[in-house]
Amino acid sequence: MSRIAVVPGSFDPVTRGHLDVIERAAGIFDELHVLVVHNPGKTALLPIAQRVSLIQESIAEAGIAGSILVTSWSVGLLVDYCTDVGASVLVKGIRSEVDVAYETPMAIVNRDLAGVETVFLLPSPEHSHVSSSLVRQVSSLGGDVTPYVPPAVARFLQTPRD
Ligand code: COD
Repeated sequence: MSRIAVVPGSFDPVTRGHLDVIERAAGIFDELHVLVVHNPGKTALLPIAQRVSLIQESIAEAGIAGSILVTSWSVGLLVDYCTDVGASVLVKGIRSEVDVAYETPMAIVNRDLAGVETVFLLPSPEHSHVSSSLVRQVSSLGGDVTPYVPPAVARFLQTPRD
């Protein structure tokens, strides 16, 4: 039986830290769905469709697009998506104990709701301080985000927009 896992996130925008986790998960599971979800607790920079296409471009450039589907979800619970596509695992990245504290209750509720287990993966240490909010802040103040994001995202953020 092939094991499908879902890597959910705001990905606003996708960072090198996200990409590290996606690549590690792709090496473990038969099929990976990278799912862009609106987080109502955060002020969005990019439209969902733009985030999806930047992830697609980034995984293609990283040479890991093979068994990865990138899509978005805006209807109901995260585990409803998992049930719909037959995924039994959620993959979350852990940078620090702050992420553990934030993710643990959600992992337990997702298991209670639908029997979906959460697997936590650690990024390489050089990516453990990277977050989309840091990227949004550096970019909005005119700084260089190249060290923190895949090349496709750096190009996009450096392109002047209205
Ligand atoms: N290195 C490793 N991991 C990282 C890094 C990094 N540098 N940066 C981020 N991550 C991880 C995060 O810890 C997270 O696991 C994931 O990548 C996504 O991060 P973000 O910031 O893009 O996304 P979030 O944190 O805004 O998550 C959005 C979700 C919708 C996934 C989240 O809010 C969620 O799981 N919501 C649950 C919705 C639901 O169904 N609720 C009811 C039951 S709990």
